[in-house]
Amino acid sequence: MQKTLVLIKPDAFGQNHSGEILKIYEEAGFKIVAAKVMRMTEALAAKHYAEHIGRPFYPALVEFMTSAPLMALVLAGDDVIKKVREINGATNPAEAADGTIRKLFAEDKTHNAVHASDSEESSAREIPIFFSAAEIFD
Ligand code: FUP
Repeated sequence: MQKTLVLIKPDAFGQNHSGEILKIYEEAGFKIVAAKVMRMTEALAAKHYAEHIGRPFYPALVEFMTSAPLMALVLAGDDVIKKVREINGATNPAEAADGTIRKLFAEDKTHNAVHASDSEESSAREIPIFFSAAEIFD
């Protein structure tokens, strides 16, 4: 079964939207096989967002992602990587389609409610940053 890493970011988590967001993923047919509430550290942000280090938006991104707790998830299901990206919507909520999580809950390109892995390579890299094998129930 394919797996993807999802983060319900500090904005959506802090505004109590986790329940609604989990419901959307579950109703789409995906299984929650790992979940935890945690606070991202700067070191963890540097690992997770390694490809963005040095970009102009990186400092604001790290400040936001480390500002308050978030919920990390692993979702499993058929074609879950692509489908969850579709459910989440465009990175910039102004461009996100109606009914997507980012259209519903995101404020701007940085405070954009959720993260999901963008490929099998990314999910294989990202999941172990947040979860040990013993924490994943697939
Ligand atoms: P996504 O895969 O949709 O999360 O988007 P990207 O990999 O392009 O960007 C990763 C994160 O960087 C986004 F979730 C938010 C942040 N970002 C900004 O803060 N500003 C930008 O201009 C682009 C991305």
